[in-house]
Amino acid sequence: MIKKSKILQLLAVLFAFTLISAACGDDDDSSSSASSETSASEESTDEVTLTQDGESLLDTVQARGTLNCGVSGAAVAFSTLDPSGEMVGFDADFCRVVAAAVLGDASAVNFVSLTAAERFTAVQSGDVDVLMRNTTWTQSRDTDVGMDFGPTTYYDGQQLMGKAADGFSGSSTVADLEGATICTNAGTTTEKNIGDAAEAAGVTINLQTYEDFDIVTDNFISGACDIITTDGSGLVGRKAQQQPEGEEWVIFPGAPISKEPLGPTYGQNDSKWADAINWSVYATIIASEKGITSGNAAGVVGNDAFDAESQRLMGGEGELQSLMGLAADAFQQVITQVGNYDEIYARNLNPVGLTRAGSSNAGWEDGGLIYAPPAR
Ligand SMILES: N[C@@H](CCC(=O)N[C@@H](CS)C(=O)NCC(=O)O)C(=O)O
Repeated sequence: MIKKSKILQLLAVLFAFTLISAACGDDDDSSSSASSETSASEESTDEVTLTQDGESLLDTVQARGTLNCGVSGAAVAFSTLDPSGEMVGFDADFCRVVAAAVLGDASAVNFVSLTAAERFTAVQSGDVDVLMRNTTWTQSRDTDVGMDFGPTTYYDGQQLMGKAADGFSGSSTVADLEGATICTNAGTTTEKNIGDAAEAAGVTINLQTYEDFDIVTDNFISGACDIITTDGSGLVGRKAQQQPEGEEWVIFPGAPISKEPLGPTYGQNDSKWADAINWSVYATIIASEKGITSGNAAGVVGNDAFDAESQRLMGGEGELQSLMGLAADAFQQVITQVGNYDEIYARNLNPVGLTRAGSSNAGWEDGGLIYAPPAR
């Protein structure tokens, strides 16, 4: 028998989906696409509960044996398909981190590529268990949209990119954008921030939003867009990969126009699932601090060279992990199979020129913001 709550859930999701589709069909109309994120969220909050009968998604995922993880699939260095068809990148690896912790197998991930406008509905409908999709933690998403957010894995900020051939340079600012066609993807914080920034700078812009960031970049290359704007990491990745020979793409210097803390996002009110995800991420951060790497994680327990916290985290006193519904060696599996935060960062982000040193994404011990509570 289908329960009333289940019917309500389905109806809410269907309604939200209709609104999203309608909004996203209007790619050329920035005012209507700008509302897509809010419209979807407003209608899909209260009726939707992720778990039925008090069961946590942790139990569901463990019974299923696979993690359904929502990614972009088009975010250079964060989640893209490599030539062999494997999903690679910083976000993709954090999907693997969760799978290693929860299932003992980093490869037990079903990657689901989602546009920005699709992503929250995919969580609410149960299509994905978690999002690792360049998703910014905001007040409305945390409340009205019905998401919960895990630890920030990447501190980003929105930036703008133009072409040197169009006169943009190392001194360009938003104030130089009068009449410019500025492009970004729909259903993002990005489209809202640029509107605010243009207004604050007193310039009138022509904002065009598209569902797919590949199209945004193609239109920038063809000249249909003067400027593209998104999370700084996205611009760095696109420039590294797509700037044509002999052309100079300029990322405007100076402070980003917004704060974009990116990290795991999942449905609200499932504390057991939230704890599993959050502590999987924290484990990678603590391992970085303690010098626990993919190469030595399997040999930490019982090794005096590592302190008591490292021993606990790697499963020496396994009860902390067991009490949260994970295997005692869950985090050892994470580090052995995927690596610590620093290894994950270096592997995926150094190749496009993003480095931790001196950035917000350095560890707190190096003056950055990457920090985890104690494993105790
Ligand atoms: N962080 C912003 C923007 C997320 C977003 O959609 N970013 C774009 C640009 S980084 C994306 O993932 N597109 C794929 C790409 O970067 O190519 C949000 O949560 O709304």
